[in-house]
Amino acid sequence: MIANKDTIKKDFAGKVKSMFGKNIEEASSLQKYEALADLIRDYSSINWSKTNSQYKANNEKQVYYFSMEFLIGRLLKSNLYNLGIEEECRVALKELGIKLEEIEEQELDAGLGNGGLGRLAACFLDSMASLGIPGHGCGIRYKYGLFEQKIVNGYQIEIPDNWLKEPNPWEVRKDNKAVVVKLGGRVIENYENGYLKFTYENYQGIKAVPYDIPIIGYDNKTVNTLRLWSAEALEEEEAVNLNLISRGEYFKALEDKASVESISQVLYPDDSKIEGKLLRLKQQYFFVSAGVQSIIRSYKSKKNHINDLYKYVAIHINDTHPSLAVPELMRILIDEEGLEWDKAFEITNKTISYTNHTIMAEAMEKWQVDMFKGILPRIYMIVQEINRRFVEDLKVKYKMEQGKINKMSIINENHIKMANLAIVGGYSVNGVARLHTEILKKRELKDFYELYPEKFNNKTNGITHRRWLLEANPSLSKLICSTIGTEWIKKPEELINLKKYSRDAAFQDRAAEIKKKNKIEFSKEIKDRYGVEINPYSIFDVQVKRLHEYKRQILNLFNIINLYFKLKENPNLDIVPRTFFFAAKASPSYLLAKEIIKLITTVQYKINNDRSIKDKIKVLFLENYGVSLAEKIIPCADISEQISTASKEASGTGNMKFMMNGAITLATLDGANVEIREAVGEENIIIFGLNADEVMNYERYGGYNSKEIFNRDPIINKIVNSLINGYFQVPNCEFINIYKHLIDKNDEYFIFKDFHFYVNAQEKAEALYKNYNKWKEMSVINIAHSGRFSSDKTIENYSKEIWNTRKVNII
Ligand code: 26Q
Repeated sequence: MIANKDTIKKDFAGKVKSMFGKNIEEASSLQKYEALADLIRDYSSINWSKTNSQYKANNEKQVYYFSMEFLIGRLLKSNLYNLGIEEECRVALKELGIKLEEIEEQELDAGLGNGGLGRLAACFLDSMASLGIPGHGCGIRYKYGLFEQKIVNGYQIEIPDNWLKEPNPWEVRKDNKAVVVKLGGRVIENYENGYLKFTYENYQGIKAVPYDIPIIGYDNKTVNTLRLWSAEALEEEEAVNLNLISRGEYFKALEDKASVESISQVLYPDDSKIEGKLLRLKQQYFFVSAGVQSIIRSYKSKKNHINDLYKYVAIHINDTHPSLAVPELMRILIDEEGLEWDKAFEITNKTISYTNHTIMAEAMEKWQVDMFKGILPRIYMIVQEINRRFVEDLKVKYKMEQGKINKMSIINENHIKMANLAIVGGYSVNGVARLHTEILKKRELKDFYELYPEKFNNKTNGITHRRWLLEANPSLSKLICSTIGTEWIKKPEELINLKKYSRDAAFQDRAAEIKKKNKIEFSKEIKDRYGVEINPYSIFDVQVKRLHEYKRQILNLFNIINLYFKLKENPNLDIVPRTFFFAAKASPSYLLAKEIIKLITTVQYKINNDRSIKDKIKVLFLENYGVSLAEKIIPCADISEQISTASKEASGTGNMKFMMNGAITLATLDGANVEIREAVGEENIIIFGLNADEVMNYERYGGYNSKEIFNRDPIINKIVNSLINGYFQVPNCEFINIYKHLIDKNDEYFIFKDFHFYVNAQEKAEALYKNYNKWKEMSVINIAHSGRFSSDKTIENYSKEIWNTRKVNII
């Protein structure tokens, strides 16, 4: 063990003293947090440098996971767990009269991501370190993460997330590893010894400074690195040396300082329709260029031949956001390493792999040529040349017709299509759940699949069971350990041994008791925070995720409104009391999503203040959904709502977190829900609604008419009309856009079509819950099968089937 109780006590007191000049009793909670975190980083620093030197000495292949987002959440607790000193630390602090939880609550979430994609990247880092895979993260050190959400008068208000306002104890600034990234300017072509050489002039030089965060493996000595880049203005001297400014022009350079630093200022929120914003393009190139430069720099220090790069380096790109890695690596290999085009392309192609996280066409990234060319002139030339050769091949080698070529071309109609670039430039393309990958192959990326079938593969997402079970639900974890032993912690599939206990009444009861305790605890927090009294013995029905039309929070709400109508008609209706929880951030510019939040909070107001329904149902919209709130609410859930329009949710990962904590999934056959059903069996999940083929058929051939349903179906009619007839006592225009989308825009996400199936599914859920023994059994079976969705499994597969990396035992 890295430290025992007594050393922790002594070291902690020493830290408080040296950092703040205080005794422990005099220090604030925040100072205690800062001191403890600093101490934990000290404890891990020996293994951190050991890991680095061993990777270097062994010449081991390294994976670099490039992502614009890492939604890490808090690190103190997970670091304590992974170092195996959580218990010692808790006791040490207790003896000093301090509650560990209180200190943990001081840490601000590192919210450097929007949702699933960013959280996946964080889970992957945890798994790579815990498995001993040499894998590192590369991203942006945003000064402001995803906005903080407040609800005022039922509306979402956004507040800047100033997460770095206190010093971040986990990061280490590495000035000696800074690199320069060049934007804009002009490319000069010169012949040197018969070779075409490219240099730049009048560009803007930006200093990229890395901040390294240790990623501590569970119960091993691996400490990998998450490297986040921060944009800074170059010092006068550096700029002069680069011939960027002559002396005397420094004043102008200072003016640019603010514009330079804006590059790593803020994370862009994910919108329903993406707009090609110049600053976002700069962000992408900034971190990709800094990351690739630093990889090449460290690679060259090892004295391997540049032609062998792909044998020692794998670059993985998380969605298309970092796909400029393709032309940037080409640029470095050609312009700086002097390779020929073909060799450079071969190496690039064998180094880069890409994950797709979306199916929706409007979410595919593309950039206007003029904007792109303006800030990345040399990169644009390279993209053009990659495309010229690609298109030439399609024409000559594959005799493809022009229409199809236009669709596949990287540059078309004055836009650069980033997915096409990533597919052509890399050796692997994967989707994030089996259904998603199949849809990519059959539809969205069909032409590419036919051209390069060998590149396509599936890697179903996963979640780290360390954060999402061990840390988030310690009581359940203890119960599991006392029942089947502790092997599952290292081998999560061993959770399957719980299956034997699914009908064991004693075990069922203990698991149910834990859930109840979690619910009681959480209800108290709700009471403190919102002043709302909730019934901890009610069914906790939970839909927490980003707000998107396709995720269909409205479908959930329509069932609630319908239930409310029924209760109004018959207040004695015999139902199990239920609390419906929502939590969701809407992108600030996604107006319809914001209207949906207002609708949820409006329904909440009406229902929660109606005494006549005797508290049988309650609705609660929780503010500011993020990793820390997820860790609290998921262990309390009875029902996990995963109700996206089939074919739209690439995978979902919340679904996995809920099942791992014993919630029953109520879902459409979308994303990874399909595989969850396969794992637990159809009697242990509640499935409803259109399947992906049915949805896609309607989309392709028509045949769906929402207005017709609206006119014919009295129940739907009543619900929808209540939005605009003053029923909820808000101005009639408040929900007009929702109304229009459903009626005039033909209900793009098939809410009406699935409505009655959903209501039936909800009734089925209630019936199962009434048969409580059955419910408890289902819950255990879900936990037992959740090991298959540990990100350790997912990462094993990436490692074997895409990256070809080996585990390294740090000694
Ligand atoms: C793009 C351009 C401009 C601004 C923002 C963006 C942007 C940012 C984030 C676009 C997309 C995202 C994030 C997407 C995302 O989280 N996708 C989810 O990825 C999960 C992990 O694979 C899946 O489980 C979800 O199904 C998928 O929706």
